[in-house]
Amino acid sequence: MSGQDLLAKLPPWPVMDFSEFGEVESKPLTRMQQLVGGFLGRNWVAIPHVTHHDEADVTLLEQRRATHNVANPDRKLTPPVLLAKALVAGLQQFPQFNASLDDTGKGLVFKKYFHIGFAVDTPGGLLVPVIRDCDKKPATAIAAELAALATKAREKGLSMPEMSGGCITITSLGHIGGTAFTPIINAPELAILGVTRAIERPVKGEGGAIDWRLMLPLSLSYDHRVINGADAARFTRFIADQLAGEAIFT
Ligand code: CAO
Repeated sequence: MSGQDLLAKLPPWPVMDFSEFGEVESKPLTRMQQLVGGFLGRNWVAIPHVTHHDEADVTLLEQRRATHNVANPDRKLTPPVLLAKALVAGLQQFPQFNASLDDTGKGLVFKKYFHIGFAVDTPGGLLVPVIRDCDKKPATAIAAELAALATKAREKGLSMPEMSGGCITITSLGHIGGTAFTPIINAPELAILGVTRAIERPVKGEGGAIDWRLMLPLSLSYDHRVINGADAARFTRFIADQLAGEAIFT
């Protein structure tokens, strides 16, 4: 049975009068929720998602970020911005992640630019502004652009050009919590990196001594039609290694 036949044979969606069971209140979804929900539903059923989980030791990164933020109170850096710099390095090292399937589904289009999308939580729903040419911008410039776009997304909404052309998306729940999740790929991109809260945990150090390290959980969903599990594991490990280095601060 083909996938389409299977979908056609699914039982109908349950129709319920919930008021039979207790008091209820009905509210329409916002236009944006309906629009974004349609895209999310399409991507979830049309793309064979696999989510790879790993963690990065961000002990030094967070120390450097804190030092930077104290010295530069007007040019503060947040974790999503440093993740964008790490992702640029990842896309350069693993070009198959900086690609999209073409219209026929039989070929790949490799991109030579490095535009990163950021999922932004807004009162009306989820929006994904794209910051262009992150390879050419210092982390502080990306931070300023992200802050401006996130404010605009929440107050006025974004234009289609401001949400178009992304190569890969970051979705960060780290300021809230969580240990892992399954982000939905933002088609026609091939992968999305989810991040949850960094936690300190004991790691076996040199000579067997216990060392407390700050570990950042990474959840990479990828399109398994194009990317295989071994590449996803290498890509995520590479991102984790980047987060331990100095280069992403430039
Ligand atoms: N672990 C621990 N703390 C973290 C963290 C992590 N992984 N990530 C962020 N934080 C902390 C930061 O340290 C920061 O505090 P300081 O200013 O003291 O350093 C604080 O949380 C805020 O960081 P942030 O992640 O919100 O940074 P930002 O303002 O640059 O983020 C944006 C911008 C747009 C990513 C964010 O506002 C947002 O909307 N996130 C939600 C995205 C979302 O909803 N994704 C789910 C989509 S699927 O439905």
